[in-house]
Amino acid sequence: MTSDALSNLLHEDRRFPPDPEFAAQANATEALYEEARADRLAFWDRQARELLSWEAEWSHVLDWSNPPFAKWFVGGRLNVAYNCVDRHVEAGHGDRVAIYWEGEPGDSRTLTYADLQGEVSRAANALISLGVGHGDRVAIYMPMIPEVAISMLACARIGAIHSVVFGGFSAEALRSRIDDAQAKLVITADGGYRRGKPASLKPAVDEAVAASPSVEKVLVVQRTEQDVDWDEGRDVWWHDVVSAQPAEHAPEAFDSEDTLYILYTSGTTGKPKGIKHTCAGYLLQTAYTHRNVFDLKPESDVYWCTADVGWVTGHSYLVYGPMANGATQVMYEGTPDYPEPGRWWDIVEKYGVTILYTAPTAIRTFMKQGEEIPGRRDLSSLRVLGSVGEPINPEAWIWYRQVIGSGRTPIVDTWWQTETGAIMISPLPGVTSAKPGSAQVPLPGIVADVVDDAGNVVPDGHGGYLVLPEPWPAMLRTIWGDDQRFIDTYWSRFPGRYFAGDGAKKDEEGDIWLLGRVDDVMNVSGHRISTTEVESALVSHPKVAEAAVVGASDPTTGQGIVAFVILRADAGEGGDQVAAELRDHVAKEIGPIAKPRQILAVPELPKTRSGKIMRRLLRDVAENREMGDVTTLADPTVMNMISSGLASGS
Ligand code: 6R9
Repeated sequence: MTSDALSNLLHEDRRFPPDPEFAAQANATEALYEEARADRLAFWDRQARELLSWEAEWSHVLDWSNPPFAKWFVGGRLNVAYNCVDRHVEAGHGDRVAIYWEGEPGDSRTLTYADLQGEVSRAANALISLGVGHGDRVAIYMPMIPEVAISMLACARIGAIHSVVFGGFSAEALRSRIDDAQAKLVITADGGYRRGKPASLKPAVDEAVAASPSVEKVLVVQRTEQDVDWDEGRDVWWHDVVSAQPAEHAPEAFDSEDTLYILYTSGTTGKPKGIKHTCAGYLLQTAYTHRNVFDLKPESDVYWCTADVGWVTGHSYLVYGPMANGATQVMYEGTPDYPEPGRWWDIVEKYGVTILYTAPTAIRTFMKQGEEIPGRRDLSSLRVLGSVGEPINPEAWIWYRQVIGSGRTPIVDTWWQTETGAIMISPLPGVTSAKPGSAQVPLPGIVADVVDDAGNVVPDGHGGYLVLPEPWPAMLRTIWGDDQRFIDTYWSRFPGRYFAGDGAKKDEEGDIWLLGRVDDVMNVSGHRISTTEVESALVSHPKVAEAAVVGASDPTTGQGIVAFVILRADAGEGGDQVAAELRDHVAKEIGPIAKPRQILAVPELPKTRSGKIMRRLLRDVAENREMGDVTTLADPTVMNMISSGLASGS
């Protein structure tokens, strides 16, 4: 964020106190903060008893005797899928809709909790028949269809560990994740619909699995009926294997600390980190936050989280949190603008959506399209609006509330990460007086602070780094297979405290404003992509000698990827053709979301004497700003070379 944008943000002084009518019916109250402050672990103990069903009680709420390796609800036993599905049926809510699924071409399916119980049980039986058991890893590479949630819950039900890989990732990205987790099974589909066309998934799986000796079977859902290559010994159709199974399966209870899933996220080095989450604490915090932050009333609300299930938001707020709470939700397969820009608002109207959870990048895209498009639909059912993925600028916040929320809905700006597992900092609707652009306060039971370079807590009115000084139930337990990297990445910068990688400021009232990443992780449309990951994709191309990548601020996507490359001498002239070739290469290596917005061929890169690329200066170039201090460069003339080269259009 530029310093101008920052000072604008901190001059934002509009306030939106809770509507008394909303407050009177809200799940959350001020008393929650007091209860958690008085005794944090007793607070979580009560939440665990009230929100989840256990087979065996825990002996301790938290074991923090070996930090940073936490254990929550020590000795407790439960089954995550039973909590998300069966218990709602047993409580008499089998007829309640769990999923209103909307396919992009306009087809739809409705699954009740009773339907879901049958489907998850069948899938669990099928996984067992394919040789999958407790602790085995299952990679899931699927479009947004009900089977993706069913697959995740089926894994949870039998104690297998899922690793969902975003369907937009490349074969190579899938392969490296399969390899890191040594997955035994891959669940996929022939393809899914995107922008009116069937996109394929199976070919990427074929390519990835060909190089993955750990994979024994590939289970394939037929969604688009496109032609697929078939390996008779390895591939099985969902409609053959799952549909033939009995719809009963007795869930077994697992230890609180058994692994629920691995989800890979970008770090500051090229190699993605497998974030490990465990069963009980994770499920508890997703359920608790979903209930209080969105004010969920399971009997009457229709909730819609627009995230893809391949991201953590899809895990925590499409599958585990809402389902643990017995929510009715919408799941949509496709893009927001197909067949036309009002598609989302049609869906809100069609299903009477009451709670909408989406990302600032989507809101800014809708702002550009204008008020008329949502204005033509009836959005009066909406009563809570959520935002996640990046800081929401006050203008987008106000637009969201005025245009989508008819000027009356609370907005919850929720800060959290793949690593935190669940929402950590957010206003509570009906309780908090909202400030546009600020996530404001740690939730009851959560502790967060802002510290300076030396690790001292900054006074109100000052900025620094966001840290989490106390363990929380949904925290990552480690990086899969790499405890040392877990310690180094998160717990070394400020020993004893979790460092989130985000800059933040406390205003004069102590409210927290998130200011974006302080490391080399970019945030493009709410997706985390590391500069190193894109750089290593670029240098893997034969025409590239060296590459430096920066995230430049972008009015729609938050940040856009700008790459500076030094071409090899024999690469010929730079120009548009090479840029296009390199962009396609990055898409192939990582996925289309990582395609640089711009690729600039330069003669040199700015480096310090110790050889570190000074991305700050490249960011100045990418954002058309006057250059900052160049005195620490090994060769101070480099920036002139870059600027004049760019001005002359090379
Ligand atoms: C849930 C999710 C995490 C990073 C995080 C931060 C940014 C997320 C935010 C936010 C400001 C918010 N971020 N929510 N920044 N305000 N409400 O997005 O997880 O993909 O791991 O990204 O996203 O920079 O560190 P993940």
